[in-house]
Order: sequence, then structure tokens, then C-alpha cells
Amino acid sequence: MSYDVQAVERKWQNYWEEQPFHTRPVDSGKKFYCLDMFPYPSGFGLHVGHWRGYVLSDVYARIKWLEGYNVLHPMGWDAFGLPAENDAIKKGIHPKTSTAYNISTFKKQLQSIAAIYDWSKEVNTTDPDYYKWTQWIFLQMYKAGLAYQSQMPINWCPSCKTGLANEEVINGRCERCGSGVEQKNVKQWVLRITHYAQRLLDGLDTLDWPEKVKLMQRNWIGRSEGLELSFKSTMPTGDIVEIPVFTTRPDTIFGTTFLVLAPEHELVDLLTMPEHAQAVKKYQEDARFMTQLERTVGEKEKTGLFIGSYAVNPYNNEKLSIYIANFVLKDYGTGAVMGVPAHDERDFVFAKKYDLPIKQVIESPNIEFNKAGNMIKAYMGDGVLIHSDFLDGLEAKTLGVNAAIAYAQDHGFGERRITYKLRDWIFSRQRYWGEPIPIIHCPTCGVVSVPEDQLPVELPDVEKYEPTGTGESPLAAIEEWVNVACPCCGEPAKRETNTMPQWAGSCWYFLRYPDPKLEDKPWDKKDVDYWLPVDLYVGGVEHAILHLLYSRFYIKVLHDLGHLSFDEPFTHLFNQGMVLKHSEKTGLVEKMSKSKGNVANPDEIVQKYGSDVLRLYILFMGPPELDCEWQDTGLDGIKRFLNKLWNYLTAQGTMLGRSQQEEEQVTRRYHQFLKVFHNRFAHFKPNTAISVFMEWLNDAIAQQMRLAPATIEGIAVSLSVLAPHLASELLEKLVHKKLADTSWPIYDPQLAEAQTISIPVQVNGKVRAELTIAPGTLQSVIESTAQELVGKWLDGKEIVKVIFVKDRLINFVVK
Ligand code: ANZ
Ligand code: ZN
Repeated sequence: MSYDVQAVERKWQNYWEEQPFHTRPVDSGKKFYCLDMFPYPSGFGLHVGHWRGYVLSDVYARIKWLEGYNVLHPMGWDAFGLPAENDAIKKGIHPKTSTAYNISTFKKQLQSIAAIYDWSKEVNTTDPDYYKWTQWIFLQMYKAGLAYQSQMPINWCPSCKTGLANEEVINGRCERCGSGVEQKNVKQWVLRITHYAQRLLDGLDTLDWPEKVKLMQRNWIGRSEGLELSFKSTMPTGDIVEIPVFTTRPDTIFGTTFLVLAPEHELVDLLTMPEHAQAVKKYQEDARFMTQLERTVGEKEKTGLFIGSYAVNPYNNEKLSIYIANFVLKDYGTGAVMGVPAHDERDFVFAKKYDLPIKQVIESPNIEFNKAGNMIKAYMGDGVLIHSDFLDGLEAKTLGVNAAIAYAQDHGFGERRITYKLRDWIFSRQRYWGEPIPIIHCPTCGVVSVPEDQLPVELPDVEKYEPTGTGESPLAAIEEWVNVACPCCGEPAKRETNTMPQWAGSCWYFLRYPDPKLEDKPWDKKDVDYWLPVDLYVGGVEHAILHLLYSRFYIKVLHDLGHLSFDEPFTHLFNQGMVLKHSEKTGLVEKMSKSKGNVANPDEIVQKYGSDVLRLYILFMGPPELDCEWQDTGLDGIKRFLNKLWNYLTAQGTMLGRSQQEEEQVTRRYHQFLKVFHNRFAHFKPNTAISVFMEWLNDAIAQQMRLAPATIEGIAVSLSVLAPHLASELLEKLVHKKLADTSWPIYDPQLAEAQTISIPVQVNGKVRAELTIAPGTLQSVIESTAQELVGKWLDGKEIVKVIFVKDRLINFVVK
């Protein structure tokens, strides 16, 4: 390197520590809230994958800052959670200690990114001054009836020994440790997120988010429109009961040949004929050990059992046998399904297996039959209804659905209904390292909120972090903490010992950043109304549902309770792709991870190449939204580019003798560069913005452009969003300015317009073609195109010489 990278970077980082970016005067009429998903400070430190998101957001924060915006670009720590606690169990280090240590490592590492973070705004979710407000929000929800207790079967991870939210169960396994999840009955705190299902759905339409993430949220919320109707059935006692069923396809009602209830459905016991009771009981036991996912989409076989009784189809009085089956979920719709094997895949498989009738009620040329004239598989598409009485002849999915619903309504046995797949959010964890739920249980007064002036309920020190495994948190064992006087009656009462899930602290942290030291309230309404919603939120796609859905829910609740005047937290979301690397161990290109031994350590790279090179390389690797492969050799290419730029700019000599024409050409090239450079950022293509920079430099060197000081300044400022250290050094050395004295260069659209000229292409001095080029284009760029144009005059001849006069002509001398 022709400059001392380490010294230059150290110098500027020290300078920025003394002169933080946010101290420069700004135009408060223009704000830009640029947010990174704050990290969980794990013991492993940052890897280059983290850098990817942080550098990206910093580029945008810097551009806005240079444009004079009031920029909020904060950083903090999402520090509650299982890993710290598991470490405590394994190594006996208090989570508080390990968390504080990890935070200091992370912070040191983060500082080498040289992002323009305002460290005076740092938040830490495990700080009692912070989680006081996490608890306060919970109490507001409780008072509004949005938090309730429920004895319910929950997802239980036998290895983490805690309950999990549905969102934390991936393919039937614990999101954290991969163990198979069981169902367990435990008393839980639950948040009524289902009340917000429709609003969470509607809000998505207003957001500038990746379509993929919106779709994932839509599917997770899972809205379905259909009919809820009752089927009558006679119990062994002779009494009549009604079985409510939810269907999205009431048009197929005449194709119903059986009913299926979830094994846990409360009517099952009432409807089971005595001779089937024993088998039913056994089937119910077995189903308890399957997770919801296994029961619906998993590979587990769909089984069922006839319970001995029948129901009546209210449309035609046909008798339908009643089954229980594992594929019907207790808590979706009504927990009961009408079986239409001809037009539903699962029902078809089920009917085949148990030899139940298959009755086709939709006619369509797309239906496939075997030689015997039977349907080969269920037909789910649209068509004309047949064998369906008054529905015959109607288009099934439109008119048919509506006519079937109208009939049920007119006859008083059904109503149009909307259901959602979204379930209420299980909010308690039986673990230590989380926010205590601020509730007291009193034998006389029942469930009592901890009075707000007694918040925070601080996490006490414990000796044993191990979860008890009985469904109780380790906090339950600390008597002096658990036993309190009831705030209502003063009699002995007990604290709630469950803690909140990790998401509790991250659902609202972006509201705290504007003023994290406020003591008497969680945020200042005027302040958050100014800063929020977040203008740009950058983070990994793994949070598409969990964190991003929970935060939206929190914000809607806080809005409805009058604490905020906006109801969506993040206007623009950008998901950066992952950094992959070849792993010696597996021979594959995979997501970086310690266990696969394929991590690139940013600290070592910064040591060797400097932060600027790593920043640039990580941006240059590929389109930021895509996963891309890390290659160590890429760093050298970037290093050469920065070196070349340094050498070229610092060697700029006198401008004397620069002709009018030369000046115009240099200026035009510069404005063309700026225009494309800006445009690439505007379209979130920083990787190609860097290519544009490289192209400009190559041209500038090839054409020996001599740059005016204003141009040098513009180039250095442009560089500063990518490589802030080198750019600051250049600015200081060449134009005697600090970054804070400059602003984002603006291009002149007229000068930026690509000018073209025509030059003749000659063969032996005869004009054979014309070529349109940008002024100043080099011979190396033009030559092959020019050869193609005059190919037929060159055919079979040898080119002995090429004469090139820049911007004037190209001439091939042939023999
Ligand atoms: C009859 C029918 C006929 C159905 C047909 C589909 C096709 P979505 O769209 O996902 O909301 N269903 C209802 N409750 C269920 C439960 N608790 N567990 C499992 N399946 C249940 O799915 C709605 C459809 O899923 C409903 O419409 C019902 O089957 C089934 F040709 O009713 B349908
Ligand atoms: Zn009491």
C-alpha cells in the first residue's frame, strides 16, 4: 500500500470518536431513521455476515447525512435469551457477566466498521432501566385485555425445557436446538395477536418491503373465507347435537361423504359409540404426541378412526359417517371438517384408505379418470357444478360458493365466516434470563399487576439456572423473591415466575433509541412521532415472521392505546443475503458457521487489509439481497483498486495548460459517473455502484485526466460512503477539508447526459463504416467492434497496422 492503512484508519477512528457525526448541524426538516436489526451479543463475536447488513445500512445513513438530513443511526443489544443462559449452566458464568463481556467485544468490533452510529443512543434490553418499560408495555396490554392466562397445550421443547411460540417451531422442531417439539399442558401467558390479524394483513399493503417477506406474513396470518355450518348428529344417549364445520368450499357440499373431527374435539367423547370407546381413547393418546405440523404437512401418514356415529348433511339429509383423524387440527376453524374426497386431496387419500364413497360434483375437462371411469385423484380446480340439486350448472368457486352460503343462511344452519391461521402468541418462558412478567398472584385478589411505580421487577440473582423441567422457571425456587405482599390487600402473595420471550425486548427497541435515557416514560411522544416510522430497516430474512410480525403487532397496540400516532414501525425493509463460504470440512459452499469451520474473521481482515477494503469488498461481492460466496482473493482486488485510486489522486499535478476541450471532457465524464453512481444506490445496487467507480478510475487514468479540486472533492466524498477512512485522508490531504465540511455531490443532468459522436471506420484509408461512441472512448474499447463493422473488407487479409486518432477516426491498414 502506498499509504499506511493502519495508521490512517486509526487516525480517523480516533477523530470520529472525538467529533461524532451527529454533532454536525443538520436540517431538522429532513429526517432519516436508519436502523439495523440489533445483534444478539453471542460469545462468538461478529463475523463478516454481520458486516454485510451493517455496512449496507451505513452507506445509506452516510448518503443522507451528506445530503444534510437529520440522521438517526443507532445501535444496541438484544441481550436476553437462551444462549447466555445455556452458557451460565455450562460454564457457571452469570449471564449478566457473560453478556457484558460479549457486548464489549461486539462494540469494539463494530467500531472498526466505522459506521456513523450515534453511540450516545445505545440501548441494552437487559438493562433494568430498559426492561422496566418492556414490563410497562406488558401491563398496558394486560389492562387492555390483550394479555391473558390460559391452561393450554403448548409447544414444549424437552431439551430447552421451555414453551415455544408457534413461530419458534420449524418443521416440528425447536428453532434453537433442533429437538422434536412436544405438546404439553401448561398455564401460560398469551397475547391476543389474533385480534390484530386483519389489521396486520391490511397494513402489509402500505409497506415498501420485499414481496417475499410480505407473502410469508400473509401466509402465516392465513386468512380464509368460507362458510361455517352445522351438521346434526345423534348421540348414543339419543340427544341431538350440532357439529359446526368450517369450509372454504361450500360449493362442494353435495360431494360430502363423511365428517372428520380433530381427535381432541370436545364432541368426540359425546358422540363415540360405546363399542368404539376404547379404540378412540387410544387414538387420542397417540395424536397427543404429534406436533401440529406433523399432523398437517409432515410425512406422517394420515390416519383416522370411525367413532360409530353419523351426521346429516343439512342440504340433502344424507347420512355421513363420523371419523376422527390426525390431520384435522383442534384449533383451526371449528376443529371439524366435511370430507369431500372428489375435490380435496387429503379427503381423497382418506376415502381411498377407508373405502368411503367418492362423489364427483364438479365437471371439468381437466379431470382425469381411469378405465373404470373413476377419478384418479382429487380435482381441486374450478368448473361447473353437477349432482348438486339447486347448485347444478353454476360456476363452482364463484356463483356456487355464494349460492351455497345463501342457502345455509336462509335456512338458519350456517353463516359466512372468515378464519385465520394465526394463533395467539404464547408469551411466557420457563427460563431465567428474560424479563420477569410483572404480575403477582394473590390467593384473595387473584391476578394483580405490579403497580407501575414499582417497576422494574428486577431479575434476582440465582445460584442454579437450570430450568426445573416441571414447567416452572428457576425463579420459582428463590423464596425471598417469589414471596411478596399483595399490592391490593397486603396479604402474602407470590410473584409470577415465568419470564418473557426474547422477542419482548426487540418489539419496541426502535422507540427507545431517540431518547434511551428518559426516566419517567418509555419514550417522548413528540420525539418518536418525529423519528418514526423507521425509514430504512436492514436485517436478515430469518426475521420475516417472528420479529417483524411481533413488532408490527406491538406498534398497532401502542397506537390503539394512544401512545403513538403511527401504526406501522418500518416503512422500508431491506433483507440482506447471507455470506456463504466454501467449507473444507464438508466440501460445500455453505452459510458461514463456527461448526463448519468456514468463517471469515473480520478482525483478522481488518488487521491485514483495513476496514475500508473489507467494507468495499462486502458490498462488491454481489447484489446485496442475494446470498453470495466469500472469496479471500476478492480482498486483493479491492486493495489494488484503492491503491490505484490513492496513487492517481495524490499524483494529480498542475492544471496548467488544460485546454477548454480537455476540461469539458473531464467534467462530463465526472458528471456521467455521478449520475450512474447515484442511480445504482437508489436502486439498492451498491455492488454495481462500485463497478461504476472502478470504470471511472480506469478511464481517468487511461486518459490522464487532470482533475480540478472541486472534482477531487466530489470523488472523495463519493468514496466516503464506501471507504470513509481513505476518503477522509484524501480530502484532508488534497482539498484541506473534513467530511463534515462537505456535502453529497450533485450532478448536472445536462453534463451527465452521455454525449455521442460518430467516427469513420476506414480500411486502407477508405471509409467503410461509421461508429457511434462516447467522446474519449479508448482504442481498446472500440477496436473489436470496429473490426466487426468492416469485416467483409478485412476477410482473408492481414492487419498490419491500426491507426487510431481519439474521437476522430480508426483506420485498419491491411495486406
Ligand atoms: C370442504 C372442502 C372441500 C374443503 C374441498 C376443501 C376443499 P384453508 O384454505 O387452509 O383455510 N379444514 C377446515 N378446518 C380444518 C381443520 N381444523 N383441520 C384441518 N383441515 C381443516 O383450508 C380450509 C379447508 O381446510 C376447509 O375447506 C376444510 O376442508 C379444511 F373440495 O371443507 B374444506
Ligand atoms: Zn390480595
